[in-house]
Amino acid sequence: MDDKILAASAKHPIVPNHAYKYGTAGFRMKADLLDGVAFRVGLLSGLRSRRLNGQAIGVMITASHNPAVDNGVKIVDPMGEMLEQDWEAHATKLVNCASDQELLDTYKSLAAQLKVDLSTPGRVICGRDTRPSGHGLAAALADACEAIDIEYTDYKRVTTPQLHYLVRCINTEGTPKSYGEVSKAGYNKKMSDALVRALGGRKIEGQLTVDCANGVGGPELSELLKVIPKDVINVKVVNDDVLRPEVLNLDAGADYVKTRQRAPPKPTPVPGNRICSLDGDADRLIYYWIDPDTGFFMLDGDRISSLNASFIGGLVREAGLEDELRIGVVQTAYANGASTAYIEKHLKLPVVFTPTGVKHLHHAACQFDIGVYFEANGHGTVVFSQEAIRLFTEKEPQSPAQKEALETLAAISDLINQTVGDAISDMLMVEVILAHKGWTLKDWANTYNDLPNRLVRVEVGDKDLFETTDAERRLSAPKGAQEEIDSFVKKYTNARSFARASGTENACRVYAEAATRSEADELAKHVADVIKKFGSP
Ligand code: G16
Repeated sequence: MDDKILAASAKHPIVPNHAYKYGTAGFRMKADLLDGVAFRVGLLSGLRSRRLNGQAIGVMITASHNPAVDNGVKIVDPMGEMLEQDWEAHATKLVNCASDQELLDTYKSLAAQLKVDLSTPGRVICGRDTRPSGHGLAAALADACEAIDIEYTDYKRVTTPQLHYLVRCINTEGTPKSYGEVSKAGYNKKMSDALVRALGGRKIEGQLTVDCANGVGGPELSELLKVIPKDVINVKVVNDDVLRPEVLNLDAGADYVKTRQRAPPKPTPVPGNRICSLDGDADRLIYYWIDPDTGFFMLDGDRISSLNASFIGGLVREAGLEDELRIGVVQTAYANGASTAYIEKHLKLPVVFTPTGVKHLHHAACQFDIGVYFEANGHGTVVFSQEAIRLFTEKEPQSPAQKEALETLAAISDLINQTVGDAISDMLMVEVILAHKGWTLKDWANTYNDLPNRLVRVEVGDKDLFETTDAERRLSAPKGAQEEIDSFVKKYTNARSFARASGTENACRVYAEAATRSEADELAKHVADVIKKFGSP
């Protein structure tokens, strides 16, 4: 085995003098730095699978919303969740080994330290988005699995949430917790059946235009639409060119819409139409429309979160389960203050804050029977406890209305991809809720008024100088930066601002909100200048 690892590693050298770190969503950087990283992630995934009695571990190759030249590798745990945090440190250690021999020694010492029996079976599955660099990275991963005798399956082109789904299906197959058929066709069938059940005969009004960021969501959504009965939903798929890699995420997609606060220039949005954008690997979702009178209006992750919480909370009450099930909402510092107030004061649900990254939100959401979590950027989902799912199907209804509420709850727990944020599944859920409520996007928007806000990306000399505390709402380093931010925030009404280093891009992000649009823009600019100053010593 040692010789095999050394020989295989020699074929996938790591680019030296580069500090690799398992970030918000795994290792993410320019694709030409990643071959050795993918190989080493293969070794670690094999170890993880063996440590967990041979359960399948997933590896997703994607850089999501990043430009086409980037790529990334992230590990998915057996129930479809993100890799356990302790293991992120092991991944970082393994990937940073300077030589093949150091890699082998570290691999063996990790196996000993983590009590992994290297003679037991293990399994790794892989999927990738549409980036051309994905092929080579999957080959590096396959070589690692071969060298350590781990069963390996390549599911080729998938959305990130489909890969999470597949991992959970494999590990629950044939058990009472079976999550679905282990294939993309199984995923599509589950979505389609659940959509029809969740609608309960209601109609989805009008056409929905879906901007797919020229990423993997385009072809995958088109495949799903083939199995949904024709009269159920009318979707127009746009920006689905996956043949020209350079257009991926270019002036399109959920990240563009959220950060620019405008619709993609192409195709020209039709005023009044219901539109949504996915990101490059289809795990983020943003809705919007162009109002003929007032212009662009965005319904972001916070809005999707409150819509879900309000709908599910109502169903739980109708089903007579409000005393048995605890519902909670999880947000990050990026959540608009008005959304938090609406959820706490109007929906009367608790809100918990975590640092950025669905891995943090997911974990916090699992503390509730029904946990709703969305980041403002449109990444999120709803998780249901086993007890909640049991009650939906086993509680004896006391009235026809209760019966319908229980059936709808059971259907939406199938429609929502509980493993991770899934733009396509979230989109179908939004459509179901709007159909139930008989709402347009304008009705949805009228639930509360967002505080004007601005999100800015700031390139700095060294983003790692920035350290945060208090769920990323304050900087603990570099010294003096937070005080300068505070002094600007004080000058504006109802204002809030924070800065943090991105875990997926080589940049910092600044968020600001205030009573008026011009104040929010001004505050964001001042804080961005502070970050530029402190980030380039
Ligand atoms: C990833 C994470 C998200 C996070 C986003 C931005 O999303 O999965 O939870 O919000 O990165 O993170 P950061 O601000 O640290 O760059 P995606 O869609 O890029 O995989």
